[in-house]
Amino acid sequence: MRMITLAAAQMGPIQRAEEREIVVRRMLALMDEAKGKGCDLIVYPELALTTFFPRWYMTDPTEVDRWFEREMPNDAVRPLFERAASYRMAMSFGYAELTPDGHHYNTAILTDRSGKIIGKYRKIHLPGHSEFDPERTHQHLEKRYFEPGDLGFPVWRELGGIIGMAVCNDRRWPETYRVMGLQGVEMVLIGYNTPSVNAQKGAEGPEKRLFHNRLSVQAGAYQNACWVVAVAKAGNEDGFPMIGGSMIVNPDGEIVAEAKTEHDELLIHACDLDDTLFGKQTIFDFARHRRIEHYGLITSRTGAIPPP
Ligand code: ING
Repeated sequence: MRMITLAAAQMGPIQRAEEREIVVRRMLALMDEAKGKGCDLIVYPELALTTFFPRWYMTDPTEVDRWFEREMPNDAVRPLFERAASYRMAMSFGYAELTPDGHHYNTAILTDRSGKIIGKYRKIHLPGHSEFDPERTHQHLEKRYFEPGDLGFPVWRELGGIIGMAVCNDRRWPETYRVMGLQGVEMVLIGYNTPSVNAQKGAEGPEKRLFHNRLSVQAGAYQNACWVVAVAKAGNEDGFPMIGGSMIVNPDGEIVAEAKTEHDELLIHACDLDDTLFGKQTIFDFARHRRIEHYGLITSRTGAIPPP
């Protein structure tokens, strides 16, 4: 038995005008609740400190950079690090990262139980577009405001297991899980902000989006025999709805905990990392079953090329 009592800390909407300090107070309340339930690790959503600002078309770099953190931790979030350390609780959350040399990433971090940052991941699969698109009912300008991540899909030994991270759209791409699976990952932490309606296809609403959310996360967990925790920023931000549906999925691909609301909501589950072993030693024993001599197109070809 290698137990991690896991807290998925779903957050409700953050309005554009909401200050980081108010958001951090909401995150601290969730952390207190998690402590009360003996959690070892708390996972917050993507871009947990601010509204989902890539929905807004901005042209002034100064205005854009107001949504980014120049250092981590910083004064606004230090209370989170201090309280997590006092609780001996590891934590993960997403934020917009502006590096000293001027690069912009959609980033997630992982701390150990002492509040030290031991892992950083920068979102690789950036959805949406980079210029204003009048055809869309709402903008999704992640390709405008972020660069693709440059750190790959690393994993870290922490809390007695092997932990990796991904961000939002990454969860829809099997490569995300597989690259970590090939490093033995046992638990993947994923935050997301997912609009409730497809900006290009109004008929695709929350039911379909929640279905795709479950489908992607359950497949990733099952096909790599690992735990996956997916944590939403949910609800209506300045008139733009986002799905909830935060969940904890076991290495068999089963949902063991799922959010019921679109508000701040804590999901707790005692995860045994040893539950990953049977899948890794049998059906998904990669070493025994994979045939990489046939997989070349996966890394040599970006877009699909149909036969003539
Ligand atoms: N949000 C959405 C996500 O991948 C999206 C964007 C939704 C893309 C549905 C494709 C389909 O969940 C972020 N932030 O990636």
